[in-house]
Parts: sequence; C-alpha cells; structure tokens
Amino acid sequence: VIRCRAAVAWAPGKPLSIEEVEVAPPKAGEVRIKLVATGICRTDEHLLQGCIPRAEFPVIPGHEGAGIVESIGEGVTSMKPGDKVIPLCVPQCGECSFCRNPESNFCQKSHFSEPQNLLPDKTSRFSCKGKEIHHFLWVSTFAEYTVVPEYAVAKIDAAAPLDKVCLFACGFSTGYGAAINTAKVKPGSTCAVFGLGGVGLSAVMGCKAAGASRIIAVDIDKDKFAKAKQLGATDCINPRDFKKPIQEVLTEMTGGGVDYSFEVIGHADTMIAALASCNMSTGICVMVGELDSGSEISIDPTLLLTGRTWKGSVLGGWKMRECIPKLVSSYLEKKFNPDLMITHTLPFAKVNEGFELLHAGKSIRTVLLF
Ligand code: COD
Ligand code: ZN
Repeated sequence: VIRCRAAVAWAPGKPLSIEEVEVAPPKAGEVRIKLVATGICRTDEHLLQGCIPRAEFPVIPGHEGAGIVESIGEGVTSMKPGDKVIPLCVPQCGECSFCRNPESNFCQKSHFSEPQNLLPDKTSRFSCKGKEIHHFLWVSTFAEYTVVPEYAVAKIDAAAPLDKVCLFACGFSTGYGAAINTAKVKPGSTCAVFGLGGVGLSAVMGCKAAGASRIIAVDIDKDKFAKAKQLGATDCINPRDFKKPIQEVLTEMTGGGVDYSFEVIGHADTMIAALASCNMSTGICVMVGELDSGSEISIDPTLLLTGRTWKGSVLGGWKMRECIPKLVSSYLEKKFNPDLMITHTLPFAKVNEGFELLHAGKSIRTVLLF
C-alpha cells in the first residue's frame, strides 16, 4: 500500500480537499501509475457539481493525466514499471463488439454502459480515514498514484513531456479527432468552429491539419481570437457584432453554408446554429459540447431533410489505446502544437485555484504538476 496525496471530493458542491490516501497495489490485470501531471477539464467540474449521472461520492476526480508505471499486477504484459503512460477515460478492451468494429471507439466498458466508480472487480483501490473512496472513470488522476485496468492505459513514447501530453487524455484528442475522424474534413473545405476553449481550439488544429482552406472561428469572447488565428483560423467572428443570427451570417459569408461545423460550447442555441450553418445539402455538423443531463433540444427536421448530416463523437472518435501513442508521436514530430492551450501551470496542491480560473473563464487549460 502506498500513502500519498490526493484531491478528494467528499460531497457535491464542495471544494476539493487534499488528503492523505492509501492506494492499494494493483490486482491481476491492473497497473499502478505515479501521476506526473494532470489537466483540469470541465467534466471534472461537472462531477464536482454532482452533474455526472451515476458517479458516486466520495470520489477522486481527474481524467486528463499522464504518468509513469510504478507497478503491475499479475498477467500484465503490455507495460512495465518505468514506462510512460496515459490513463484512458474511454478504455479499449479489444473484445466487445464496439472495440472489434473498426469504425467505433466506444468501448462497452466505458461509463455510458457500466459505472466506472469502482474497478472492474467492483472494489476500490483508494481509502482515506478508513473510508472507501470511489474511482472516477477508472482513472482518478487527481492523486499522486492511481490504479487502472491495463486496457484503460496507453503506453507512450519515452521522450514525451508528460506535463504537455496529459492533454491528449481528453481536451486535445476530443477536438482534434472531431475534425479528423468524425467530420473527416477534406482538403480545400470550409469549416466553422463554435467555441474557442481548449477543445474548440483543438478542432481548429484538426481542420487545419486536414487541409481546410477556410476556418471560421466563432466566439463571444474576442480575447480568444488571437490564439485561434495562431492555430489556423482564417476568420474570427463574434455573434454579438451582428444583428442577424450567426447561422445567417455564416451562410452569407460562405455562399451557402460551411462544409463542416463544430459545436464546442454545449448550449442548445449554438447546437442549432451550428447545424443550420452548414451547407443544406452536404454539410456535416459535429456535436462536441454536452448539454446538462436531462436537457433536450428540438429542431426543424427540414434542416436534415435536405441532406445535412448531424453527428457526434466521444473523445474525438479515437480508439484510445492504439491511437493516443500515435498522436503523441506526431506531436513529438511537431505536426501540431497543443502546448498553446496550456495557459496556467500550478502545483497539485493548488487544484482549487485551478477550478477558480476555470470558473472565471481565465484559463484555457490549467495543468497541475505533482
Ligand atoms: N457563442 C459563441 N461562443 C460561446 C457562446 C456562444 N453563445 N457561449 C460561450 N462561448 C464560448 C466561450 O467564450 C468559450 O470561449 C467557449 O465557448 C467554451 O470554452 P470552454 O473553455 O468553456 O470549454 P472547453 O473547450 O474546455 O470545452 C468545451 C466542451 C463543449 C467540450 C465542454 O464544455 C463539454 O461540453 N464537455 C463534454 C463533452 C466531451 O466530449 N468532453 C470530453 C470528455 S471529458
Ligand atoms: Zn475531459
């Protein structure tokens, strides 16, 4: 058993508290990881607010981490102590029908199908003050050590800087993959990205990498435009600068609508605006943002009748275990630069300060260092 620090959420709506926790050794098929860095994502904020269905408290949040294998359980063959790894909040068991489908990245062992509050054997590896603490999506990266099933861990290049590639566990991969895998953006095409947070900026990078010739970035915060331009946006527009609805502005700007639009905000009105902004016959709209659970939207079905496609994806559609290592290698070859998303770096103990930056809209991504 390892004693170490972790950020524990004892109940919804409360700040995290840094505690000494016990982390049990990995059982068969599991890996214990020493975290080096973790990002703070809005999904962690949703968890703290109690908005993630079926998550249980007390819990150790965090799902955007990178670290080093400390020890392995019986039967683990794909990694050894000392390897650099990224724990995956969408696993790849390799056996379920989704994993066997080359088009899908949505392992049936993910939290949409079965709760990941405990490890697969239905027990926790974490305890604190004699109480069992729940895992979050199996990864719980707000801890100095965590235990994860082998099939929810990707082994990455030994040269990877862990304080940067932690973003590949969620934010970067989600936006970049939405353009590359879900939309399958074609060279020479026109794209619109709604929302220029870390995920939206990653979608801009994906459109650029796919060869889009025009990338229109849409945000109500003009302070986001400089970075969007740096990453490949050709036009930046603020919906508040126009009297007309933004979908009409985009349709006029492009002579009929964009080829691909991305909603990376998570609001009902921008979801509909993004759908209406793409070409009525061949346009593809990708939903990345998530509405509060229980919320619904309604649309005019003629938006789809004329030929538009409306799609979504989780974590950018990547089969995480096999694709994250390749993305990290491309990053090391300087094919894209998600480092620009990291606006703040804080010591792990200041995790609540990181959430304050997120609330205030001051950060794109905060990375915590252990
Ligand atoms: N019009 C234009 N821009 C807007 C509007 C509006 N009406 N409202 C807000 N914005 C802008 C904000 O100014 C901000 O720049 C941006 O939208 C949102 O950025 P962030 O920093 O809040 O968000 P991100 O990029 O970190 O995350 C956005 C998501 C939509 C991905 C996220 O909030 C979400 O819904 N996540 C769940 C979905 C998911 O796949 N997550 C990954 C697995 S955890
Ligand atoms: Zn996330």
